[in-house]
Amino acid sequence: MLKLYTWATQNARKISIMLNECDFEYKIIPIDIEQGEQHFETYIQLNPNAKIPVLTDTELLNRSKKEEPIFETGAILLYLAEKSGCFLPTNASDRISTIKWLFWQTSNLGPVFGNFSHFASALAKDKSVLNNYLAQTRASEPNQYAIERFSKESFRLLGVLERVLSERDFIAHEDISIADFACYPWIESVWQGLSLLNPNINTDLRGVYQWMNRMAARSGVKKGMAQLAWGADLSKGE
Ligand SMILES: N[C@@H](CCC(=O)N[C@@H](CS)C(=O)NCC(=O)O)C(=O)O
Repeated sequence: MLKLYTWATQNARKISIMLNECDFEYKIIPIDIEQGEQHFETYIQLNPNAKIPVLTDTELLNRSKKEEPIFETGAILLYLAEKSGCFLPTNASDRISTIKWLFWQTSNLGPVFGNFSHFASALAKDKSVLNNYLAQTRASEPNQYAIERFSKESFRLLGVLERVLSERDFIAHEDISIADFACYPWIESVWQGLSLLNPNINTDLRGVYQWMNRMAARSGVKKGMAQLAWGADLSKGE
C-alpha cells in the first residue's frame, strides 16, 4: 500500500502524475501546508525538512522493520520508477541522462521557478488570481531586483530545455521519463506568469510549448494534474 502525504502543489503533482502513469493504487493523506501542518511533530518524523510530499510504502521497511518514508520528489520518482520498472530506462546512457535531467529539475528549475513565483506574484494587485498558497506566502511587496533576477534565470533555464526539445520529443532521451514528469507541473504553473513578460513565449519557446501540449494530452498526466490541482479537495483520500 502506497500513501502520499501531500497538499495540492506543483511539487506534489510530479508524484501524482507518476502514480497515475504507472497505474499504482495509492491513498492521499492531506498535509495542509496553508495551516502549517508540515511543522507538526508527527510529520517531521516523516520528513525532517518539513516539506510535502512524502511517500510511504508498506513494502519498504528499514532495518528496524518500520516503514522508511521517502521525502524529496526526485527520490520518490526514482523509487517509483524502480518499483514499477517504468520511465527510467535500463540502458546506461538513457538511464543516466534521465537521472541528470531529474537532478537538473530539482536543483535548478524548481528552486528558480519557486523564487520567481514568490517575488513576481507580489505584482498581482488582485490576490484572487493567485493560488491560495502563493497568495498566503508571496513577497509582501514587489522587489524589482529579485523579480528581474529570477525571471531572467527562469527564461535562461527554459532556453536550456528549448535547445533539447527542439531536437527531440522528450527531455532526457527519445522516450518519456521521470525527468518529464518532474519538469511538467512546474513549467505548466509558471507559463502564464512568464507570458506576461514575454507575450511571444509560445513561439519563442516552440519546442517547450509543443512538449507541454504532448504532456497535457496523456491520460496519466491529466489525472495526476487534476487530483492535486490548486484547491483540490483532498479529504476523500484518493
Ligand atoms: N525539494 C523538495 C521541495 C518540496 C517543497 O518545497 N514543497 C513545498 C510545497 S510545493 C512545501 O512543502 N512548502 C511548505 C513550506 O515551505 O513550509 C522536493 O522536491 O520534494
